[in-house]
Amino acid sequence: MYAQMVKSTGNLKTRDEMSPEEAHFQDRIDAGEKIEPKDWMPEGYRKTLIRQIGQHAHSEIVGQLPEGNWITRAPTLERKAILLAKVQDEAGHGLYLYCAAETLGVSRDELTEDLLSGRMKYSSIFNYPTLNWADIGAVGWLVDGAAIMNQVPLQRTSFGPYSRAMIRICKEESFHQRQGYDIMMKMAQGSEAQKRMAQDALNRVWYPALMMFGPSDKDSVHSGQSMAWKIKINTNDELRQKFVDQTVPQAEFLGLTVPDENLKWNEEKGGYDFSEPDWNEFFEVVRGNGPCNTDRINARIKAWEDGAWVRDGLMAHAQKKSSQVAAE
Ligand code: BYC
Repeated sequence: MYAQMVKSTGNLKTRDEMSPEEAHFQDRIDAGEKIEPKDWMPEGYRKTLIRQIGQHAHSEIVGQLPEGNWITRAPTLERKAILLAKVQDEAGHGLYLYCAAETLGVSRDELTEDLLSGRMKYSSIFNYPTLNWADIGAVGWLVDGAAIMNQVPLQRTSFGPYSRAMIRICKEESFHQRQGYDIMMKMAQGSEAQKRMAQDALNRVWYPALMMFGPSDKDSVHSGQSMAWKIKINTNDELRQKFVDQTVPQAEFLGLTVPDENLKWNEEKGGYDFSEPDWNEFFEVVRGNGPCNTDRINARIKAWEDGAWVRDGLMAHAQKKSSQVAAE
């Protein structure tokens, strides 16, 4: 699974090495202009965006699975309605992002085929299971919390359609994070058994959430070029640090303990020192060997195959309509 679609070399072109079009493009980026689909762009910029936006869209779609799994088992009608709305939002996010990717000349069918064949990735986090209701709280609090930390700067990304999709998505993500924190609050203030469940969920989700920001900067192959093009605004480690700094006080407020013996406030840097996730585990999950990779892809293949009749019906209807118009 997971062949690499684009490889950045890490060697950024100097001004002298750029063609006149590339230099003009870089000037526009440096001036903070948005790039729109019909503008000239380097092929690497286009491919990097298709890779990142496509992966992002797939993550939203696959991300529905671990939570959708709990809709029928939510503890109250209110919790069920809220979770249902959240999972529907994720589908919407996937659709905005597929549309943004389509403006770069790739079809949604092609992107889906690349996901199902393993040529494209989705976020590592969704290869972990949600074992009980506390996990739904932890996913909302930590996974959506990490997603927001990554996505807020992406509202300023240089590609117009991606940037505009992110503005809408971020508004909804903050509701998602709050619903997760609210579940955690109820659990943490509940019975001893509920508090233990909340702590256990935090213990299991913490490191996979830290992995969502990608490998450490020294192993990040795309960051240099993506940041020069302002596709990415921050490095992976910068965002991971901000996430830890924001989340530790939230855990303290819940009366829960972050599962890291090395976690310590560092006055000098104005942030927490913390343990890195197990990067071997991360790369194994990304290679397709996480606890739920096979289940997740099989579920998407089944949905794609089961939905074939709907796509065929829509195409037949569209053809009928256009031949009627042509005959008029
Ligand atoms: N999982 O050079 P790097 C959500 C790959 S939230 C899997 O640093 P880049 C949601 C990376 O693709 C999640 N693979 O890459 C939340 C590259 O491999 P390839 C989605 C990962 O792109 C709640 C290689 O490792 N958010 O959807 O500069 C509910 C080297 O990495 C991961 C986004 O996608 C990972 N965690 O930086 C429902 C945000 N991390 O492609 C849904 C947009 C790295 O060369 N994406 N890899 O084969 C980004 O900001 C960036 O793509 C990343 C990675 C920071 C994730």
